[in-house]
Formats: sequence, C-alpha cells, structure tokens
Amino acid sequence: METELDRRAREILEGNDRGGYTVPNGRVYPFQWNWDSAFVALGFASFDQDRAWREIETLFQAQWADGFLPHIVFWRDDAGYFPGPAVWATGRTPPTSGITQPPVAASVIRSLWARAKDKKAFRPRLEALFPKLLAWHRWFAQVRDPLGKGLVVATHPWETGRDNSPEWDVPSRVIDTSQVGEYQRRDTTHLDQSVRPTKLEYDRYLALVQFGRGTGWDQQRIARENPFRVADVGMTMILLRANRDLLALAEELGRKQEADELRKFIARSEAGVGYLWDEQRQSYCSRDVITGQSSGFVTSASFLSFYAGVRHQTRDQKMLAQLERIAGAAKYLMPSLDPEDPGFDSIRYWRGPVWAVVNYLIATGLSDAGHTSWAHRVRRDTRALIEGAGFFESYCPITGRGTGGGDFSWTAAMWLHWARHE
Ligand code: 9WN
Repeated sequence: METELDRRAREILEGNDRGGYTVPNGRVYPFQWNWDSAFVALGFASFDQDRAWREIETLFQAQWADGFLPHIVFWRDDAGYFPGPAVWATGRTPPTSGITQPPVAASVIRSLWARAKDKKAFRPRLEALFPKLLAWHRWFAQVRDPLGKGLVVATHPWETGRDNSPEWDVPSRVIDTSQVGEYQRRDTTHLDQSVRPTKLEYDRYLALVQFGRGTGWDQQRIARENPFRVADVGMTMILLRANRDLLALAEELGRKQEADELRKFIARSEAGVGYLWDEQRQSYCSRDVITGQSSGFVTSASFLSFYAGVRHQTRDQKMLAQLERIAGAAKYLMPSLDPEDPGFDSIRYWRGPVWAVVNYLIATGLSDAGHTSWAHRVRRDTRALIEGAGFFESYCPITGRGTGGGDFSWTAAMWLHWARHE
C-alpha cells in the first residue's frame, strides 16, 4: 500500500521532471546533473520503468565524442544557478560543463535491467546504452588514470560530488585564485551560507573552471597540467563497482572482447587500490597524485571499499572498527566527515551532513560483503532521517535536521528504491 511518504516522494520526482530529465531541486539546481540522474532513475523504476531508462538515455545524449560524460547538462539556461553555461563555455550542443562526476550509471542500468520484466522490450535499449557506458569507462582508464593503477584522478572538487570535503583543502592550496575576479554566487541566495562552501572554496572552484576553459577543455591537457589532481577514493571505488556491473552486462549481451577489457580494468583497480590505503590513519583516503600525500581524512567515501568489492581481511576489519567508532559518535550514519575530526561541521555540506545516496552505496556494499546488521543500521538511519525531516538534500547527523535544499530528487528516489523497505 502506498504511504504518505511514498506519495510525496513520487510527487517530488514528477514535480522535478523537466521532460526526459529531472532537476535535483528546481530552485537551487535547475539543470540535469550526472550522478543525480543515475540515482533518480532508480526512484522512477519503482513506478515507471520506461521513464527510468529515459533519464539515463537523456544524460548520454550529452556525451562527448571521446566518451567523456559531463557533470551538468544545460538543456535550458536558468539564471538561478552559478556558474551557468556561459561560464563553462565548452562550446557543445547541448551546452555542458567540462568536468565529470562519479560513474554510477552502469550500476544503475544493471539494476534496471535486472528488474525489467519485459526483457525483450528493454534489450534494444540496453544494447544502445552499453557502448556509451563502456566509452565513458574507457575515458576514465585512458585519461584519468595517469598512474595506471585503475584509480580515478579528479581534476575538480565538483567532480567528486563531495564538493567541499576537507580532503580537498591541502591539494587546493596551490590553486591560483588571483585572476578569478568578481562574480555573484546564486547558491547563497537560495540557501543559508552556513550550509554551503566558503568564498575561498568558490574562488578555487572558479579558478579551476577558468583553467579548463583556458585549455579549450582539452581533457588530455587538463589531466596532465591541472593544478588540482587527486585520486578520489569515492570515484575510484564507484568506478570499480561500475566496471563489475558493466562486465555482468557485457556477459549478458555476449560481448566477449569487451568483457575481457573490463576484466582488465577490474584487475588493475584491485591491484592498485591499496595506493589509497592510509596506514597511519587506518583508513582508505583520497591521495594527491601531485605530491603523493594522503588526505588523512576518514569520510563517508572511505567506506565505499565494500561497495567496490575490494576484499582485504585486515583492512576490512579496520574499516569496520572505524564504522563502529563513528556510530558511537553520531546519532545517524553516515556523516560525510568523521564526527571526531576537529573540522567536523554537522551542517556544512560535505563536512558533516549525511547524504542518502552515499548511505545507499555504503549499505549496498556492506550488505554484499555480509555485514548485514551494519547495512541494516545505515538503512534504518536513512529512513528515520527522511521520516523525521522530509526529503532534504542532506541531514545533520546529530539532530536529524534537514540541511540544504528541500524536495530533493535523489533523496526521494532513495526512499522509493531503498530506504522505505524493511
Ligand atoms: C556542483 C546536484 C549536485 C550534486 C553534488 C553536490 C552539489 C553542485 C553545487 O549538487 O554540487 O556540482 O553547485 O553545489 O555536491 O554532489 O550532484 O545535486
């Protein structure tokens, strides 16, 4: 039976639907975002499978010829967001940003395919999407893995989806912001400044956009020369999982050669992911590839090792110990930053708040690895947050208060797909 929250979640997705794509929130984020759309598709699948596939198909219409998939597609301009298409100036049709985002789409398509009742009807759509997904994954391997270890190097904090994580503080210090000039932020007209990134962070975000634009969005050059180049633990773990899911689809479609290629990507990442283990911190952390320095921060992304299917007995035990410690310090899992870290800020974006989509990934991984009671705890906390505060962008892990934008698409989607279930 449909509950009040089920109905509300569905209404949010339908209200944020702009015809083939969904905005994360109509006011704060009025465009199509890459990983938001992937999660949103899971939400649609609970009541409209055709619409779920369309969300991803629309996103891939904005793919560049080299396989790159942008983090924002500006199907229609909207002055309510900064930086808009004129600032990015990528010269594409449709207009897009020039950076990417965590590659969850292949995993989502695998899930949509598994639940498709009429396989015959969806098979041509799977056949059409498969090479596009593979092209994006190849792009990561060819352009964003300079160490050849199967890791993902992010060239902008926005790429990681965890924009102001303290993981980026030290690597960002070298970014020259002297040429950024005056600009007007729009996020702080919609939301309180206390929940958003700082002016210094925004200056750095824009300096990186200017750098990319200065290269004519030459991705090869950006990968070599960008002042910010960090192997992101989140994107790396997500890509490893996505490669496994794409491999399952390759096998399903009988694409032997592609399956072999994907097996190589997976083997490379499995062998290389140890580079992100911080022995001193006893956790997986992102690592600056320019200096070789680990961030030393335990964040929600650290726990995606389970989701990636990385199995390492001693490291897994250490991560479970971290989980237990954090569960004792926060009422609701999983805070985006270790609550015992001195920089923890329970309401500031990716420096403390809980995000339903990351919880979904973490819980999926924990469950797959057999840590079912932890997986259950993460789901229960997500459910309690939504029941208590509604469909917010994120939540304070201490009080459960909603933070950021309301009527948020991916939170509604996570309710429908996952959090509401027992
Ligand atoms: C920049 C849309 C996006 C999410 C990101 C989240 C936030 C954008 C912003 O909103 O980032 O991409 O302007 O703050 O950090 O994960 O995809 O919901």
